[in-house]
Amino acid sequence: GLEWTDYHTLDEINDWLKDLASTNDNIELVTAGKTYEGRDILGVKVSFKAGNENRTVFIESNIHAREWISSAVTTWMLNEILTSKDSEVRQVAESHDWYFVPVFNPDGFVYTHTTDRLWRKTRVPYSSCYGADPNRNWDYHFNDGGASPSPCSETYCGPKAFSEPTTKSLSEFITTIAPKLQAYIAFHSYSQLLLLPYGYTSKHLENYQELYDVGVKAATSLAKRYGTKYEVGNIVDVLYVASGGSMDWVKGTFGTRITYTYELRDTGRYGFVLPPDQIIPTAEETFDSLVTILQEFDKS
Ligand code: 0X9
Ligand code: ZN
Ligand code: ZN
Repeated sequence: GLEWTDYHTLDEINDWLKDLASTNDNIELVTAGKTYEGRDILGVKVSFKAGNENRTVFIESNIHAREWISSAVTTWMLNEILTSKDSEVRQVAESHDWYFVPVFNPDGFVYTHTTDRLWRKTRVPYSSCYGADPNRNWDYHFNDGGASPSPCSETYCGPKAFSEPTTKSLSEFITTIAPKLQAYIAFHSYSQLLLLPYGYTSKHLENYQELYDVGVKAATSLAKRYGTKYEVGNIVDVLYVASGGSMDWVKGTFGTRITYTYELRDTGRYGFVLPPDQIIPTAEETFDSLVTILQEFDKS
C-alpha cells in the first residue's frame, strides 16, 4: 500500500494504482495519455454501482511537476473514498463515478525527483530550452494572455495548442468521457485559493454565481478542521490572467457544470516544497471541501 507520511515516486504511485485495480472489482486501471518520453499517464476509474454514469467526477493533479502535494492529496482522497466508513463520505463516494489521474505530467514529475525539484513544465525539447507549460497548452483561448511565446519561459505555451503529447492525449481521453462529466477538479499548489473559470477573461461567464456560492461553503468546511483559510474567486480576480489551462478547456468546450481549480497549501512559507507532515492534514481538509461541493450540487 501507499502511505501519506512521505511523497512518492511515479513508479510507487503507478504500482499502487495497478495494485488497486487488480485487487478490487470496483476499480479499473485507465491509460489516460502518453508522454513525450514514452511514459503512460495512468489513472483509475472507480465505480461502486451502476447508474452513476452521468455523475462522473474527474480529478486532475500534478500537471505542474513540482507541485507534489497535489498528487499526494489525490491519492489520499482515492484511498479515502475506498476505505472511509463515515456515512456522509460513503454517500458521496458511492453516488458518483470517479476518475483519478494523479500525475498529469509524468516526465516533469520524474525530473523533479531525479534532477530539479522545482521543475514545472513538460520535458519536450525546444530550440533553446526544455518544456512547455502544460497548463498553457490547451486548445481554448490558446495564448490569449498570461502565457509566453518564449521557450525558456516558465509559462511557455508551446508552439501551438496541444503541441505537448501529454495535453493532446489527455484531451482526447477527457473528450471520450466528457458527456458524462458532472465535475472536473484540478489540484495545484500553492496559495490556498479555490479558483473558478476562466483564466483568460475576467468576465464572469456561465454559472459563475453558483460556483462562487458553493465555493464559499466549500472554503468554510475546509477551514473547520485546522483553520486553513482559502480565498474563492475567478482566476483573473484572485490570481492572474492565465490562458490555455485545462479547466478553461473543459469548461469552454464541454460546459461541465462543476469546475474548480485548487491552489493547495501553503501561502509561501514552504511553497512548492511543503513538508511531508502536512500531506495528511492538507488532504483531510481538502477532501472535506470536496465533499461539501458535491453535496451542495446534488441538492440543486
Ligand atoms: O498558473 C497556473 O497555471 C496555476 N497556478 S500555479 O502557481 N500552480 O502555476 C493557476 C491555474 C489556473 N487555471 C487556469 N488558468 N485554468
Ligand atoms: Zn515512497
Ligand atoms: Zn500549478
